[in-house]
Amino acid sequence: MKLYDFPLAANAQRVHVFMAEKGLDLERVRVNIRQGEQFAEPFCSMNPFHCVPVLELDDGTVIAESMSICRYLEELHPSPSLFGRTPEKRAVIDMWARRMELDAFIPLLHALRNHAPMFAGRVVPGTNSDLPQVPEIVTRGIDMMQVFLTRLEPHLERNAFLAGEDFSVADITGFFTMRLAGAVGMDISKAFPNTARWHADISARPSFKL
Ligand SMILES: N[C@@H](CCC(=O)N[C@@H](CS)C(=O)NCC(=O)O)C(=O)O
Repeated sequence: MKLYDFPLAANAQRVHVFMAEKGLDLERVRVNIRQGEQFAEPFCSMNPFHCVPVLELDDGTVIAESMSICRYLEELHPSPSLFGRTPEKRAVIDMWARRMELDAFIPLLHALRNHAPMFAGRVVPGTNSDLPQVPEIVTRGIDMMQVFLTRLEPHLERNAFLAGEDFSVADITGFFTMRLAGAVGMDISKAFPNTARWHADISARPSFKL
């Protein structure tokens, strides 16, 4: 089994943190996405979406998508559980993971891609194109994160972690969402103290020392 990744890529780092929480190590193949290796063979045929991370199994099966890789690793190594052990826990963790990813992480990812000069000509992950960076996508991403934080803040007053009392895969996506928020200039510490407390707590975990 081989993990194709790039150490500075946020989606690869989601898998790295997940593996660290479980004490897993895998053979890694570095794909330098800053030098265009995601568009070159053999990676290009392995993942026509031209993105890392990708897990290649010994039988040749290819699993791209960071959360699909994490789910597969959870099946192989159930302890400690990061997706939940019971139907109820699995559903609640999935709910928070989806909220975090769909309502905050993805809008902020597009905000950053439309903001940072290094993403000019690369606004859609896994492409080189002449699509322009659009400032409105940056402001809309920040606006969506504000809405999300307003909903999250009271929840984190009552809960240690996103899905309740246990750390989960939802918190991993949460950490990288907060990092994207910082990268587009958001400072959440004063207006959202419970969220800041949660972020400080998870940031202190050894698995996040990337
Ligand atoms: N939904 C995918 C997104 C993967 C993705 O966007 N990967 C980025 C790095 S964080 C990438 O490889 N980008 C290459 C590029 O933009 O050319 C996942 O969760 O794995």
